[in-house]
Amino acid sequence: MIHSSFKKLALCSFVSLFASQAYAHTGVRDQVDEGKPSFNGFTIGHGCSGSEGAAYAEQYPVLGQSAVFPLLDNVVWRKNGAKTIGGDGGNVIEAGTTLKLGVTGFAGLSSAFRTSQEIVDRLGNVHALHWSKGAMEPKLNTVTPFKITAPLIADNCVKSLKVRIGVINWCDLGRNAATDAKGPYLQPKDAFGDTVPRVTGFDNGGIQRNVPGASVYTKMPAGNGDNNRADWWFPVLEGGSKLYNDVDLLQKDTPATATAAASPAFWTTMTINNSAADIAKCTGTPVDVSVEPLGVDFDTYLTARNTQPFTKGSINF
Ligand SMILES: [Cu+2]
Repeated sequence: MIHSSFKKLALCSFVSLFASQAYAHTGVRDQVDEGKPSFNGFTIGHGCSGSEGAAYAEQYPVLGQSAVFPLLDNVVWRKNGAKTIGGDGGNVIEAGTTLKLGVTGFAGLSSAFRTSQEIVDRLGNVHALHWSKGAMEPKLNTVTPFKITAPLIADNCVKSLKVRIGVINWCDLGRNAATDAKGPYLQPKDAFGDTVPRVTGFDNGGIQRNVPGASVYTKMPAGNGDNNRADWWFPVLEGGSKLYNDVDLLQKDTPATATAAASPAFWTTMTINNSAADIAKCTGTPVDVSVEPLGVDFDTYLTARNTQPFTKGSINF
């Protein structure tokens, strides 16, 4: 964890140059209508970023993914610049209730990863999902599927509820903040046990990367680069986190530049839309509200045990 910035910036400018895609972070596939079930998924739009701050950032295969959903009382609601911890968010949802998304994992080989697991509490509520045993060739995309059932939005002056989900794309095996600058980086294998084609480098004599004889990602004694153990798609967590606090990996606000407006730190976000009929009843100005999981839920559900084989030890992921 040699401190430096530019990690996400370097990768996404790389992506925009070569794929005409300005913003291909990990997102959520579909918007959802209030009160409705949705067979949905995370969209992994590019591979793991490489050497930060360098002019050219090589991407590596995404080896797995974890995601914490906001649920029950360990959430922070944000409305008009004010925040509410837990409960109904100030009657955003039915008064006296708490947020329930009815998250369900998918069985079967439905993404680049062959194992999907639900991480549950004692009552069986799904708080997090975890995918492992596979690799996404970085130039391809994948969808890691899940099902949710959206709550009804009780406040007619809430246009949409932005559900922020704490998503991690894993990029190396057995790492933490202290060890990720060192090797070795093991040769990645896809969900079928095959090697993964290498997509970067321009010295291949015209050989396509996905044909027999093309180069593949290999084991590297020096590792795959500092701070490249994972991509975190969330900023500093409300209430703090013991495990997920490495400033090198947390998303940051982007200040304005001469050519671009400022933008807030990225979160993987699922939009639940209120119905047009409800919004029409609002006598004021309809607004968007967000809700996100607290740091304590990351520490409770994305523990060392639950994030294997990607993390090492029990601190400082
Ligand atoms: Cu991106």
